[in-house]
Amino acid sequence: MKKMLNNISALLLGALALTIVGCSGGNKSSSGALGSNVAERVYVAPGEHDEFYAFVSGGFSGQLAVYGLPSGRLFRVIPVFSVDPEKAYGFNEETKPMLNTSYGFIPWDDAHHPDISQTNGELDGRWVFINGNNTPRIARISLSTFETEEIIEIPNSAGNHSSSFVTENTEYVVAGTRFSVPVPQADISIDEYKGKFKGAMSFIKIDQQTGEMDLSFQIMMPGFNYDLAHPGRGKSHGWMFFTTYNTEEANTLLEVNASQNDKDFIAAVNWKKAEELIAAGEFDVMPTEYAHNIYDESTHTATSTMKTEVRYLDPSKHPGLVYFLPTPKSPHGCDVDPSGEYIVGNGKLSADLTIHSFTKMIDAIENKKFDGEAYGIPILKYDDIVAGVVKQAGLGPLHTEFDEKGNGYTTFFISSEVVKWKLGTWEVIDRQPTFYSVGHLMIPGGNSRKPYGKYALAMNKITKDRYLPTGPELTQSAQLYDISGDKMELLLDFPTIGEPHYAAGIPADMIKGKQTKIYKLEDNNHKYVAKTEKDTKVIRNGNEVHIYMTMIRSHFAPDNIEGIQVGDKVYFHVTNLEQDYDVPHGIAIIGANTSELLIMPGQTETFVWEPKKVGVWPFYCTDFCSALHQEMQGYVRVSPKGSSTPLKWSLDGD
Ligand code: K7E
Ligand code: CUA
Repeated sequence: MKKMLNNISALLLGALALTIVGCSGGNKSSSGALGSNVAERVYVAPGEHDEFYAFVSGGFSGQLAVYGLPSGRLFRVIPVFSVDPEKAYGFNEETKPMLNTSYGFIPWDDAHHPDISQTNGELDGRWVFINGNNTPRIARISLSTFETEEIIEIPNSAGNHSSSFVTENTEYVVAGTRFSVPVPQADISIDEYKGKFKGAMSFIKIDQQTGEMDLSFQIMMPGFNYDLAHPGRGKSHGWMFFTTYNTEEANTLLEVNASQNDKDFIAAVNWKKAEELIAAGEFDVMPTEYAHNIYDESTHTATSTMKTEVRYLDPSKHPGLVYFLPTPKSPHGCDVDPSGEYIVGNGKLSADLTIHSFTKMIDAIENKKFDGEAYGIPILKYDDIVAGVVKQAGLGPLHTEFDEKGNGYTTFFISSEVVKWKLGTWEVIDRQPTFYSVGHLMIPGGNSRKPYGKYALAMNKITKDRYLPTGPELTQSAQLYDISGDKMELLLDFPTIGEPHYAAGIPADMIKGKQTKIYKLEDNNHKYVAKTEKDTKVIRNGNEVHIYMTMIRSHFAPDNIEGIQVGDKVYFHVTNLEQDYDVPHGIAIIGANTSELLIMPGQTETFVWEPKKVGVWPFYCTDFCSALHQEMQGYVRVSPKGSSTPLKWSLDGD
């Protein structure tokens, strides 16, 4: 064990040395002396549009940020797993159910891996999926409305990290567990980890018309940690590849105890075979509990349903379902090249990149070139499946993406660089420093059959001296490289929201023409909609009061309300009557325990106000909507509990 510790220390010391070099200014061509020519290549003139959308995960912010490339301009933060007062997500009555789980309302998560839907292995611009790690969930976001439309909780999972990756035709989104846990959960000693804990891999079926997610089945894997995944494509379509670490099954001091084995595995899962087993009824069913939350665009309201069982497959009982590909050494990223032939495993504690061949893997399976098994799952012979090794490429390899010219681009966390190498010859072609400690990298379409290899976006964990300092907490950042030539060129740094783990990019032309501009008022089926000012009203039901309110430039209807009492629960159901593009209105009232509402044209949203004090209280529009926006206001009179003040409402006395 001493030796192992020494090896790890050597790697870490190497990291320090390299980071210090980086900090002192580093490579001349990529810092300080960028020419005006470089500035022009990221400059998008006022009124012009960017060439790509980049969906960048917010990490511990729980959200998904939308940037333009090459400018790095931030367009929108899409609320997904965390409440967002700017958009009232998780605050208004309509979206609260989106954050419901089997643990109750969870207002936060840690979002890592966005992935855009694909058809025939190419980006299709329908949806983007993203995982919540902490309370395992997968979300689906519409690329027409840029709203989170659906969230499904993943039972039997913990640290939903090897997620959310789509198969070649978005048949499934997969979600693998990072932490193995007792399945089903049980009150047992942590020392019983080995053999008793399990790692669930979940396959979520996607309805091709609606995008609706359905947890189709789980595969109960041995108690390793499942870190990342990527789908087979082309010839390897039908397979999904997951990296593992902690094949030692340690449950304490993992930095040492999970770094013992020379090789861990990439798990190759034949999901077509799993489908056949499911269709043939060869599965077991386990009681469990998980929430399925859907936002309905017609009622503008989300509902949450609790599901109570899941189908699962035990791979030791089903030969041919899963194979292990030995891969050095605690691999993190698991990436598949555009042809589907090469499966790249990046061992965090290895200096080399290991590339497996899908063709050789199939041959090894057919000819039973096995090297034992683990929990009944065959381990393929390493020498019989390796396609090649990129030697001594750097320190701490994490993730790989691809261009359309047969090159791989791998990030190295410890040596803070991106390394470009050639598929097939495995030679290093170029390396460029990152500033600093890069995690993922994104090339639009870089994990599909059709990459758009003009830019690569590196996402960094540490920025140190790169920006104006802001107290102890510094921004994290992305760096844009031009990869169209032989050498990568650093073009731009830009700060990000939260910690950017992964991103998904798509040519802007694929989605910008299909954006929803307004919601049609006539299609609004919200339970409390008021489609005209004549439909507005206030209804008392015990101590519940429902206000059916409308908004249009530049007034609310009604704007004077009396007869509310302390102790009431007042629901403001507010419909934006506008039918013009880009005319939202907002509403807020003093002392409300929620955020404002930001309501799009044709939409209805609701917030609850529980007045605590007698008086006359103003409400106002929070979004500067017209020249008379400051006039867009109203009053609510609140009387003591039991008062005889009659309930009435009006606009301009009517
Ligand atoms: Cu940050 Cu993909 Cu969660 Cu690597 S992961 S960096
Ligand atoms: Cu409506 Cu400001």
